[in-house]
Amino acid sequence: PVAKKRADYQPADFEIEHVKLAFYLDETRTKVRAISTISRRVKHANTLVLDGVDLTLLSLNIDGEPYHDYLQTDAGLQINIDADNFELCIDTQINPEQNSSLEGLYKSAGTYCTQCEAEGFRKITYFLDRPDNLATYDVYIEAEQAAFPYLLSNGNPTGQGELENGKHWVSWSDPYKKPSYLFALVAGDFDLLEDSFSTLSGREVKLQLFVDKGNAAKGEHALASLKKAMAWDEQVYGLEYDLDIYMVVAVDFFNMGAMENKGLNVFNSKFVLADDLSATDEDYFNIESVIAHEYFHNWTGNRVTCRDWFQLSLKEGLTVFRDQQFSSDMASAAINRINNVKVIREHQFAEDASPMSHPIRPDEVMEMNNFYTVTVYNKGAEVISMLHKMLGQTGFRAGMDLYFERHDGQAVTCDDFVNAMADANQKNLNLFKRWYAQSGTPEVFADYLFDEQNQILTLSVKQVNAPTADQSYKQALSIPLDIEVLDSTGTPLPLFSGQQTSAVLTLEQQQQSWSFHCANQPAALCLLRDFSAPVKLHLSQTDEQLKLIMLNASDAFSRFDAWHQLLNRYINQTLESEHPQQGLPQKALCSIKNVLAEVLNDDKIDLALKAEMLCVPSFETMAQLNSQIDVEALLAIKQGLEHFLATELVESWFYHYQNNQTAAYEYNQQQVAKRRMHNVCLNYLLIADAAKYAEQAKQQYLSADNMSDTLGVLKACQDNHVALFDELMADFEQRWQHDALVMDKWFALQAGAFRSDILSRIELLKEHSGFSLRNPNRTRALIGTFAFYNTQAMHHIDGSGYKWLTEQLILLDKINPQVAARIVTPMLQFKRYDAIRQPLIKHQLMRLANQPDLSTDLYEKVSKALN
Ligand code: HT7
Ligand code: ZN
Repeated sequence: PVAKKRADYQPADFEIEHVKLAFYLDETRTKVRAISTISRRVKHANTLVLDGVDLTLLSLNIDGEPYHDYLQTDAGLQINIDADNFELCIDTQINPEQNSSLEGLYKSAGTYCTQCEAEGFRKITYFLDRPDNLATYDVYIEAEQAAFPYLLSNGNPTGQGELENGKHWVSWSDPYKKPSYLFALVAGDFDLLEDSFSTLSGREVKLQLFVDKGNAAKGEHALASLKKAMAWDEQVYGLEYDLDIYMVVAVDFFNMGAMENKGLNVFNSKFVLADDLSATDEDYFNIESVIAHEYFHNWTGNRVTCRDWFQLSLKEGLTVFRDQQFSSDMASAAINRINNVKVIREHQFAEDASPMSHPIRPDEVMEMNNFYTVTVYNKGAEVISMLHKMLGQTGFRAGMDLYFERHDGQAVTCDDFVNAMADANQKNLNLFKRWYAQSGTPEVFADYLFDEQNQILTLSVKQVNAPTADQSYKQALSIPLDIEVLDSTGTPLPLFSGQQTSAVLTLEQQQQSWSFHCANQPAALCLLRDFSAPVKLHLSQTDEQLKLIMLNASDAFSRFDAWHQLLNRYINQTLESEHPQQGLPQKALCSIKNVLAEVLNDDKIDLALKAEMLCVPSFETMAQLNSQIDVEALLAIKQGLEHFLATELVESWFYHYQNNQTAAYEYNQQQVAKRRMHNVCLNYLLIADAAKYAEQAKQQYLSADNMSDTLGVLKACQDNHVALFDELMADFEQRWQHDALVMDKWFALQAGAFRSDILSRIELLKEHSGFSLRNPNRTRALIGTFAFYNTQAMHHIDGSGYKWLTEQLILLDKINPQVAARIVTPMLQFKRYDAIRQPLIKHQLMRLANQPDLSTDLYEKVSKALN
């Protein structure tokens, strides 16, 4: 396979303006007729090149006559044609039942459903399957009435009728021009929830949510979330919905979270279904956020779409930014921001340090499905967030307004977006555009001096952009630094001779300094308030200074970050010591405990933030401290610290455990924070004395009226009380065996358990009647959890984890390459491990590379890793 390059973009020679699609649904032999209205765009071009994969061509007509002057290739059709305008009619046959890749048209547990982004439409019919071909669609669907009473597609319904042979038909028409990746078809039998929304301009929109039979009550939260998202987009961006009907369908087999098809979103049921007993607070949060994300795409993605797939962040970075803004307005803004930063630090920084490093607008792509990444999505959102920070909400909104005014109905580039922001604010953002072109995590080194006599604070900052796997030459970036200066009492000091106590300084050169008035002697500096740029910041501050920030900074992220910096200092000292595998020394443990005790007893700290700060950082966060990963040392540090804090503060944990009981379950932020605190304490109690607190834990499990408290117990005893874990897991399975989403949690809990017999247990679980490699949620729960989160077993020094994972990937690649290519991720960074593990992982990667018929998805990643 060869990579496509962004620089090679060419508009197509022809354009499909309108297409009429007819589907005659059948499990193994679905017939598709596509009648395309085509015009020539380039004068002397006389070959129409259409994409098509895994299709059986039945017939081809042009302007009503059979036509034979074409060539069929593995990638599609090359039709020789001289006419300027013509109608092309192609009949193809496809096999939805056999389609386990879940791209194109497939059957998911009795439901026909499509997934066309990024390049799945070519598995349905021959087409210009590229995002810059915008067409209107009329769709006709025919299927058996009893099994498939609902036949859905994009736009508005235009007709329906019954046929003689127990079949029926429905037709749809979408008035908005769209690229083929936004096409959707769903056929099945569902429970339907209906509601309506009146837009700002007074139009009534019908809302329909389709869920598996018997699950109607579990759709209420998703429907309520949709209405919140619709209202929010009107209020914050002045954006209204544009069709008369908005449909959401939940399916059980889906490669990603959800898909924003015009007027007909298809969702992984994980991001739709919830009720108190079966869904956690996190599930409720995620449903609200994903429902909003897909809804927001109607403008940022559908009305204005991408010119080519290299521009994916144009819609995804912007839409993630918008859904994060929305979530901050709906839930705890502080926790939301901290969680977003964790994703960047744990996963995006790791991706940038890996062989898959790429800019948010990649330059080269072999398999587009491999570029739905944390870099394109989450770093992309951080890039938008920096613009927002530099322009303010009013300037940002002006930029958005101009973007829609200029580009509604078009397929455009990331540059077009930044140009709209620049022009609406009369700003030159050319330097800023480097964020789109350059990969890697900038390191920012800062230092300051205070001239007491003149009350001048001088801040000196330098940026270092190290080479990455994909780019050796780097340039200085435009980096906003949101600063606050605290005095010795923790009060923010006025800056620049005015009353303002915070400011955004933009670093634009390799090295830069600023001198400005500061009302008093600074005691500590927050330089990256709200994580104002996706960088690693180095500013030397004493423990006392970090504590001052922790307890006083006005920004929650800065407080949380100061605590992690303090911890990282001890962790780094240990990692650099002679025996890092012995964990943190006693002195460090005591200092950390004392700080944490202060946090625990500080009543001024918001409870949600407090619960967050009381958790020891994850293995993945700690692994970011160094380019090399010392598995044994990091595990010893983490477990040693947890154990010390658990035992030393056991009385406090018990006190706060008792004091944070919640009343009857409700999903509201006060209860969410209490439950989090309650379960953080329970975890420490079981670490401190598993036998003593087992009864407490069991009681919580038995009396829980919600899944957060149920899972809280199971997670707490997963590693700390194996006997109780096994007992409760057996009960849990019995109770939830008919609920697929809850059983995914059960499989994940099993796969994440640190125990010596884990591989044989997982092998047994693969034989479980509920396990199938064809089901992505199940596969991610069992195999993905093992690969990403069971550090001890996955990275066992004997290499058994790597070998096992590779065997699963070989099987999975034949079924669903997209999912296989995601789960291989933990092995790609093999060079970051020690001299024993490196060759073990490399050997398995080579085994993968040597597989006959390896998918392009896995080939691209594995070959980059081995390069
Ligand atoms: N835009 C959607 C991306 C997506 C996707 C991409 C590739 C393969 C399957 C997929 N399912 C959904 C989801 C989103 O970002 O909103
Ligand atoms: Zn998206």
